[in-house]
Amino acid sequence: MALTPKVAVVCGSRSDLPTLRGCFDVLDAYGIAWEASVISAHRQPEALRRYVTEAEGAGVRIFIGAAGLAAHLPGVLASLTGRPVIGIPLDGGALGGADALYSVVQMPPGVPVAGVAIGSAGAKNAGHLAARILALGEPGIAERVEAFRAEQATKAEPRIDPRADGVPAAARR
Ligand code: RP5
Repeated sequence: MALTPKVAVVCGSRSDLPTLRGCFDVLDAYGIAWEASVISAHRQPEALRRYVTEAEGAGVRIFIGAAGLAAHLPGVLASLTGRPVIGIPLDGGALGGADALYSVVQMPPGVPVAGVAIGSAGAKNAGHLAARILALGEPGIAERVEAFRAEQATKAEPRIDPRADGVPAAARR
């Protein structure tokens, strides 16, 4: 039987899904059950309202909203639920994602959205942030968060020779 999703990832278009791969992978790596939906705040507002009500009833604890252009999806999610909402601004238009970034972070007081970086870096961090929030009440996830941090901390490379083999040529230019 499938696990009840703890994290709901909602994006505005199927065209957003490739950028969200890193988010899904991070959640999988932490062993966190998630579900994904394509529901636009602009194009399908009633479906979005219905979905949030259903997801809350099913036990979803954190919502992640991802959208490009005038990215109102995370903000609308935060208007529909009292649970934590993480917003991923996507680079989908002429402004390189700055439009979506401003839409995500400039929420009015009382309707919080935790904004992460534009694009795939933000998608991964949305997964990490969701894990850290869930870790507050779930020791198993807290252990995996600490294991990830410990592993990441082993990757420092003090006093390397950047001319040596192993440094990509493009990076040396
Ligand atoms: C936003 O508009 C979506 O999140 C997407 O990033 C952008 C473009 O959507 P499509 O035209 O690809 O459906 O609502």
